[in-house]
Amino acid sequence: MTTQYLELLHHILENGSPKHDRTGVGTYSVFGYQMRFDLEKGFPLLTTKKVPFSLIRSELLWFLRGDTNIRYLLEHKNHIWDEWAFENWVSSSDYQGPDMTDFGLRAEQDPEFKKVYQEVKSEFCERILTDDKFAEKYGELGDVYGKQWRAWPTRDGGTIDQIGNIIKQLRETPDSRRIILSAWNPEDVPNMALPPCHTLSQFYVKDGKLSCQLYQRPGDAFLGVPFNIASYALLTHLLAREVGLEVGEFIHTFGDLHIYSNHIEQVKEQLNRDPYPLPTLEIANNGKSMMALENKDIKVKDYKSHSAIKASVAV
Ligand code: DHF
Ligand code: TMP
Repeated sequence: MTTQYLELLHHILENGSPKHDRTGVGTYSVFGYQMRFDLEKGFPLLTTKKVPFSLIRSELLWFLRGDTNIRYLLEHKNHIWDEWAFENWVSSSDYQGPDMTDFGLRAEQDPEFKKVYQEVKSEFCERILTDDKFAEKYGELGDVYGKQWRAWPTRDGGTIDQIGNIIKQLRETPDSRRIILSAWNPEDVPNMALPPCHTLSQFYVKDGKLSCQLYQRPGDAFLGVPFNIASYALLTHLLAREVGLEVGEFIHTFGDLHIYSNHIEQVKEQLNRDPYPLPTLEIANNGKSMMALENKDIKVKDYKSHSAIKASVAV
């Protein structure tokens, strides 16, 4: 599998054009790309660098709970959404500490500032974990995936549980061509810090197997994409288990697929590595519904990978 991913990196290096982007970092970008993973052939967790599956798992369980507050993530030692909550805090009038304008870019360029930033951010995380009122206000990311998946707001003041509806459709009308999970809400987008990246997915049942296709509007090839592949593969497994199907394919389709200019060395390093065989996924057979599963119920087995490769996330 990892070969599909290495081909993707190659494809961007060969065909990508320099393109400015919102974060100011700059990218090499292509528009439109697709990968297919046969989920029966193993769990698609990259082996050419170590990918922290525990973070992917706790993030997905966080979405499935309908939770949008980073406190749950921090309780599971998951810091992948910190920057976006932190941004809300340091740009609020309650924040009185050192100036954190453009903290993402400045931390990259200025080691002195980076120290201050890391201190202020770790105090922020500590406070989210220990101060309920603070967490309620500043741990909240608002209309992110958890909300759209489980409680999409309707005109009449109600909510729609898209995951619940998908489970029902898979059970009752598996041939349907309308089994869709959408995170893109045009009404909310202008007010969102980070509009949904995994924009829309569709589920498909044939020969007792469940397949999933994701349309991802932007793909950060080095950092985000390995997470996204494993996350949707896991979601497909969880849904299949829930309704008694086997797994089929995960099809990953992209809009603006890019490598950030500060990830090029890391990408080249990864391209020099040979993939190992894929691990497998094990979900406890404990009768719990997918929404009630806990981190300890889900494991990858026989995961052998090359070492991790560090890279900064563009904020
Ligand atoms: N913004 C950008 N520019 N790229 C992203 O991939 C991205 N992803 C988001 C939110 N905003 C984003 C949510 N998902 C990492 C991975 C996924 C993710 C956010 C961050 C990340 O930094 N991964 C590191 C390990 C982090 C850790 O161990 O704590 C990695 O090396 O994979
Ligand atoms: P954008 O909102 O300006 O498109 O920036 C989002 C960036 O985050 C973009 O580089 C893609 C990346 N990203 C992923 O690749 N996967 C994800 O799951 C998330 C949340 C973001």
